[in-house]
Amino acid sequence: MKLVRLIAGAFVVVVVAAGGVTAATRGTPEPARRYVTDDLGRALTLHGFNTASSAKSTPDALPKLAEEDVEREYRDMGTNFVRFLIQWRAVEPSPGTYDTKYLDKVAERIAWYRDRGYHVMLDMHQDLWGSGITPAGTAGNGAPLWATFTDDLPVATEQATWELFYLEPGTIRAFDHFWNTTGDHPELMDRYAKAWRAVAERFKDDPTVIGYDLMNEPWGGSVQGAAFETGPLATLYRKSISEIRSVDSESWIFLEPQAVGVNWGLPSALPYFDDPRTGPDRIAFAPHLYPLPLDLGDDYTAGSKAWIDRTLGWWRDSILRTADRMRAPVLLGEFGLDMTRPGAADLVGKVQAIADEMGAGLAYWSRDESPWGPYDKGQPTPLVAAYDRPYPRAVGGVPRRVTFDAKTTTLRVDFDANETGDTEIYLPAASFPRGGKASIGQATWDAKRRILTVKTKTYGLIELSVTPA
Ligand code: IDC
Repeated sequence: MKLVRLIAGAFVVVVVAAGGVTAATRGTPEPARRYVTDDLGRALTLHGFNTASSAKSTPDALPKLAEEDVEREYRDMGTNFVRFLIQWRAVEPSPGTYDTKYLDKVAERIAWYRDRGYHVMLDMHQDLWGSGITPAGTAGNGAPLWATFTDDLPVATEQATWELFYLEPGTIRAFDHFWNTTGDHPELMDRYAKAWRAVAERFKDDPTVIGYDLMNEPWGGSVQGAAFETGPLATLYRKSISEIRSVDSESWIFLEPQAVGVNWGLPSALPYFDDPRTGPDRIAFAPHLYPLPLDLGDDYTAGSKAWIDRTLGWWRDSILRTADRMRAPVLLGEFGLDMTRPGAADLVGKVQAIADEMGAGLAYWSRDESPWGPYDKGQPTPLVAAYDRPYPRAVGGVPRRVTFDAKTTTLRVDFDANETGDTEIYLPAASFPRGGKASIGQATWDAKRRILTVKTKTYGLIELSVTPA
């Protein structure tokens, strides 16, 4: 009897204490200062593009991109990162057969980035499951035909916006089979995880490949929200992590939440995932950001600005809470809008400031030639100026705070130094025409790459200011 009461009492204490902790953490969460790191262990600010949406529909699943395009991007914006789209249909054209020629062509493109000091994340992209959801193949992309089972349920041929195809019965059924909600196709998730192993096997020794984004914008079909994220999605992630780690213990693994809702700032329920590698976990959280007012047609201007800013605040807080639970650094894997819209450049600046404050990397959607991208019909859009900004692309320590004051042209990087290596700062020509000078340490300026390398002491707090030379 006594023991029962003791256990019951302990239970009450634990529940009350946990409630108190939850209440205490409902305030504005602080960034946890977790970073994706390079092979030296330096904290990275990943700054780049999704490249490219065109890979969804080309027969060879490669983006429309030439080496000169990478060169131009670096020259114009000093990016150091690419979320490179790959497709399951091309990796595994028939069950258990992996297309090594496709992976070779991907490797050829990765080399263009390597030569310019980039980090490449491979993104297994899908939208609306795959092209097999409609007979004409015009709606979805990603999954191979052999993995597409709609049970002949209907999918409309036209929709007002592409996202609405997610609600078509045939699309939902294709996902329900993949997640094995139907119980008819338990093999599909295993195939997917093994396809990732084939990709990891190919790229595990390539230091340019920083990691793998396991699935673009997972959609749960008839299972949604927390039930999906802690259920079948977590199962797929565990299977894929285990397959990847069986061949590659070094690369980072990037996990996305359910896109619907979380893209707008609602909380994700993704749990912590154990990383079976030796050494610290290398699992990152890679959500997207598409503020709902923009989706609904508003601009970042007087009438809607306050509302959009509020949704950005919810997004920041929700993402930091989930990242804390996952004990993972954050990469904002997609954010973008039509740059011809009023206020677009301001919004890009605002999102970059939020990402910096969170210590998160950012991949803009997308690198395609279009009014959303940096170039349209060969000409720069307002995105080029908005996205070309000074930033510490690698820090020899753990950043505390990174801010740029445009009025005084001062980039401030505060970090707790460690012995991982030198700090590298990209400085745009517009604000730093002759490069930069550092307030402490020894600085070397590489005018061609526009990189200021700063060697500081390797312990203690470093408060580094960079101003124009
Ligand atoms: C969009 C492309 C568009 C294409 C559509 C469907 O810009 O041309 O028709 O995909 O394939 C996402 C997706 C990303 C979307 C992007 C913009 O991950 O694939 O690209 N977006 O709509 N989620 C929210 C927005």
